[in-house]
Amino acid sequence: MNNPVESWPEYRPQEIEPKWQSLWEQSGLYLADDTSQRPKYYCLDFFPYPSGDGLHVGHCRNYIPTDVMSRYKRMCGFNVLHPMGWDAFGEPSEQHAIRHNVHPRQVTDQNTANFRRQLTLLGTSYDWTREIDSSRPEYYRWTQWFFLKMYKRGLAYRDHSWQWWCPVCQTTLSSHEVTDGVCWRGHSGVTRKKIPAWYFRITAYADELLSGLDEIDWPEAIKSMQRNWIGRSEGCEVIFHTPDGVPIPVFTTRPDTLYGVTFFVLAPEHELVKQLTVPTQQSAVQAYLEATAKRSEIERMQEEREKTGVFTGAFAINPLSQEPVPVWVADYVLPGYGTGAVMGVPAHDRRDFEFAQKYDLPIRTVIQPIEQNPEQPAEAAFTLPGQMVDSGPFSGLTSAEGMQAVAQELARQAAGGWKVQYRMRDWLISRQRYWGTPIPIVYCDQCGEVPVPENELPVLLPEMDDFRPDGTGRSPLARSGTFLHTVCPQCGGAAERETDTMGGFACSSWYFLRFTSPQATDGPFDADAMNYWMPVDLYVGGAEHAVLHLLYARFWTKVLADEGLVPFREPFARLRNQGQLMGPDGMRMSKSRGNVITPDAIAATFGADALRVYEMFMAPFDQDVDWTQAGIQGAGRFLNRVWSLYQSTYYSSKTATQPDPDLERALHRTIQQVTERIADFRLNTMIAALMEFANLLGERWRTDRWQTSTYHEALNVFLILLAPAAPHISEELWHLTGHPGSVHQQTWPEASADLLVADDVEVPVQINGRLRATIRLPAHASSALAEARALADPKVQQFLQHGHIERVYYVPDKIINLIVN
Ligand code: ANZ
Ligand code: ZN
Repeated sequence: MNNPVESWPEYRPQEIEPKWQSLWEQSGLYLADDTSQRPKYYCLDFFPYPSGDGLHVGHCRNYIPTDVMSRYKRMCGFNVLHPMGWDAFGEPSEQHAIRHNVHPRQVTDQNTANFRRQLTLLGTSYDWTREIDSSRPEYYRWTQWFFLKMYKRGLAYRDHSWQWWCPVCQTTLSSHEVTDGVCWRGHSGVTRKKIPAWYFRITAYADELLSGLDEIDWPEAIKSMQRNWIGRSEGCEVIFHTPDGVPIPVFTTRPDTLYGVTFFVLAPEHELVKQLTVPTQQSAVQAYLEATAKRSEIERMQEEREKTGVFTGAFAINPLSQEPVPVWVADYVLPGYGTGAVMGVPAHDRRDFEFAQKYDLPIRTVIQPIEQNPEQPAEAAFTLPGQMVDSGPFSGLTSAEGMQAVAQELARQAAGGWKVQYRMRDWLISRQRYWGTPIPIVYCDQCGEVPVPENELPVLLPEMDDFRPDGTGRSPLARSGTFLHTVCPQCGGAAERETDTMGGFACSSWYFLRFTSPQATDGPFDADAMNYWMPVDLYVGGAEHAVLHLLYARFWTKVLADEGLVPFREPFARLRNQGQLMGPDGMRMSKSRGNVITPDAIAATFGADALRVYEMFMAPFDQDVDWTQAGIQGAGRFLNRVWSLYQSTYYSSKTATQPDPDLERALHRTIQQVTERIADFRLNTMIAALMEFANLLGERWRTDRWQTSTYHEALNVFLILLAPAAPHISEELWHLTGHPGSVHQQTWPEASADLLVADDVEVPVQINGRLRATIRLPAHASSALAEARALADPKVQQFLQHGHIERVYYVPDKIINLIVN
């Protein structure tokens, strides 16, 4: 091969990296092909919202590994779809716009340009012709189209009841977005307000959202968070009545305790509170309601908190015992679960017990331990299953039998029955905010709620200079006369548009479909392209999305499957979550702490390739780790060593013909390790294998054993193995060593099975500490193989004739000791 340049340059990543980035872009190296005969691979990152702060090196732990996988898969012959786009609608962008006093459109465009620039300087291989932006009408018209599909299936509905309200965001929020009284954007003080709002009926898919988890390759931690979130409980609905016949149902997981009910509790928000409260109790109840309205849900759920409540003066009748019990209001009962009412069984429920003690309510034991448990304190609720006592015709049954029997009896009397209850609530999508997809609904005095016809989509977001919320609780869109006033699609009369927009999680619930055909105009996607590319083969992003985005996207997909739009029911076959990268001080990177490190700064100093290598090498992909200066320096040194390996042989003759069998075996072991480890996403040890092999090459050079055909062959193969991890330096070296074309278009090498057979080693076999035989084993043989080979040895067998093996001690490559009795 001829040397294409006269003298060997220095390694200057700052020069070669941008050069190759623009050459790759020009040559269309990373375009995905919709009409290929090759197998497809769809490798996707979570949909980023383009924040004004740009990317820091922590985010790169997401984008580098997916890029490595995409490059590797292309070299393995796959037709790879690796797209990027922007989750541009939603609260974060709008808040940023407000803070910087610019229009969200302008902010979004600036920020996406910056993200695109940063991702490019990392050397990522996105197909930028497929870039999408969820805040553009070409995109959100289809978000509206899906809304209408949901609406027609009865899966989108408007509700006038209590909603979560964040006073800082000034909008309603989905219960999914509120944890412990704090909204998903980190604002505390979330309260409940009565405002009409739109919901998606995600609860209709609760069972399938649970069972579908069994068929996907996702981290167990995420699956179990989704299971807990959905929160399936089995039990009974029990319908109590007031003496004048008002039904008040409760949900209980312990119908076997029904004869132990001594009081009844409504959540303060329960709709019957006002109706049931007797006149003499009205002021006390009113005072209590006002006090609880200020309490957060987290506070209310705290087990150790002293229980409080107030008597309504009303009674409710137990459907089986016919006994009336007092109806209380207490805030330990939550409005969002079950029916918002609880039958109080103080003898067998901890919270009911505390409540009964505080207010001197009777405590009646109806479940007895089957065996006396000395650890059960006398003065507390017995919460385990046991045997029913004092329970009318059910006395004597075990809890399990009793639950069935009570459920049957309740059903027979039409007073309830067996019921499955979910913790998950419907998905509230209304936002009283500007920067989102308008909800395509019109209100007409004559016709009521009317969906906008599909052929009138998109309902365009009006251009408004003042897009801030005004404190009225109504969306800013209500201030745009041209938007608000419209004609009814049904009767043609004057009508008003819905002014709420959809929360950003609506846009991100289907974007992965759009990437398959981002230009489609007569549908949200082209059916052939979608069929070819979907489902996503590898999906990578942060674990913080365990229940919001990842649950919503699964739900959305199931609805589309029922609508006949997609032929699968789970969108993401394999999911991986990266660990967090902390700052050098061990704290989360944040502007206010001043510990943010940007890829721009690192690329300028060490090069993007060094950043890529370090980000993989620093820790297993899913583990949290701190950034260290020594780490990035080490990665830079590694690449410099690689560079000089090629420099060393540049001016020498490469006509050596004799092989180097040891080096050849090491090369094939490296091929195998790198291949397996990329496929398993063990990228830190993948880099380790590359480093180890580079060291071996360096050693061959230093000891003057490099003039072999194997050495030169290994230099070529090594560049191919290095290409996914460090795409620029490998491309530059590929070119400098006179190869035609791009290293990224080379075929991934295959390890030869013959060469993977490890060298044999002699291992002594001891029996009870005395040397009895020597066997040959492959290097690093497993203990199973070592034991099998030892036992097969005739000499060993002689000694075993009269005894049996109690233990085997094995030190790989060193010794086997059999302890025989
Ligand atoms: C009577 C009873 C007796 C209960 C007993 C438990 C033990 P999970 O497993 O979470 O589904 N409950 C029902 N709705 C509630 C609400 N809105 N707020 C607070 N607590 C509520 O728990 C269901 C149990 O939680 C129900 O069963 C009910 O108390 C309570 F020995 O009913 B149980
Ligand atoms: Zn009308």
